[in-house]
Amino acid sequence: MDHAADAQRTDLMTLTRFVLNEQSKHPEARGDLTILLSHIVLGCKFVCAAVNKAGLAKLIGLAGDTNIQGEEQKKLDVLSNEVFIKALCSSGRANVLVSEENETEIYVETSRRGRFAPINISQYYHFLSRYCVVFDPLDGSSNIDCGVSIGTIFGIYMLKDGKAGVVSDVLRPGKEMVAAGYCLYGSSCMLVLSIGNGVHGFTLDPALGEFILTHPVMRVPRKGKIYSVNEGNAKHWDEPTKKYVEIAKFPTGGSVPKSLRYIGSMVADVHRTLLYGGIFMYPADKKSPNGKLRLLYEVFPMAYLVEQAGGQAFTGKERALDVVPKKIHERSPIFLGSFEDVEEIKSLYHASGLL
Ligand code: AHM
Ligand code: MG
Repeated sequence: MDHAADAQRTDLMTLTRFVLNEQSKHPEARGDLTILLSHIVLGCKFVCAAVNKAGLAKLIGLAGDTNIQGEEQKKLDVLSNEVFIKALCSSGRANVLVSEENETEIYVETSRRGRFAPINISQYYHFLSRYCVVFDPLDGSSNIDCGVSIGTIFGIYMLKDGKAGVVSDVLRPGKEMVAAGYCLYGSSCMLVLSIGNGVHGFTLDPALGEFILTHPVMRVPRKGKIYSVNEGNAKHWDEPTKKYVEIAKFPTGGSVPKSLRYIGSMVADVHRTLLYGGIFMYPADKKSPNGKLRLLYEVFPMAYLVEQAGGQAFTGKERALDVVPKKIHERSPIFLGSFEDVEEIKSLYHASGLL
């Protein structure tokens, strides 16, 4: 018997244990991020269970839009949003929240922002709810009815100073995030996370109800063989994007054409890009000069993860994580994935004179 392998199989690294271990490397850490993340994890488990039951719930609800208890059925994205907001508010560690589903930012009530706690003489009181969470509770929800993988995306900032959060605490470049991740509701439920120490993937063990570390230190391949884009918009693209896709399909110099893979669900498309390499893009086009995807809770968290995994994320103008958002629901074009593939699109933009 291989004792080392056996020991590994029985020594389960749960997500909470992993984050605690990592945070213990920072002497100033007080466990607040671990608590905040455990509430995000709770939201993800709930959404995972709801997504798995979605088809069945629909059948039960067929006689009208009510379920067997006679309650009105909530759409899954609305339900997921409520669950995340409630979980984050009750964590006692959150201050400002931004959700794709809410028009304005949410300020967690003072009574739910944790309490003042003494730490030491020089910094006698410390405010517990130092975190701002930006999230898309259920991205790609238009795909639910056909069983395609969907996901939750989140990014975390720490308050700049003081105790009461303001909107400028979230209108900050993505490089200032302290953590980001997504949860993929697919053939298995997987949470991919970075707390600034590389990217690590955890798979939900449904029997244990725990996310277990299954993909430590994820690295995006330096170059990939896949491009991923909604090619139906090609007519409206700018020249560099058109040229990139043309080269991907008709390469010169004996190179092999790239494969096209596009699910139309960002979490699934980015997850594949992280694992297999290549490029995912949602470029600007004449109809949508800023692309479709939202900077704060779609582009930034994914760009953060891709950079942490050794890839790049570019907006067509600059490094995605350098953009300073002016509005919470601002959009941005995005090209992200393997380092060399993103380098190619960057050179095309530089050569085009559009920058
Ligand atoms: P949503 O936030 O309304 O769900 O839209 C975001 C989704 C992403 O998951 C995906 O990358 C993109 O929209 C697909 O858009 P399109 O259908 O235009 O290709
Ligand atoms: Mg979305």
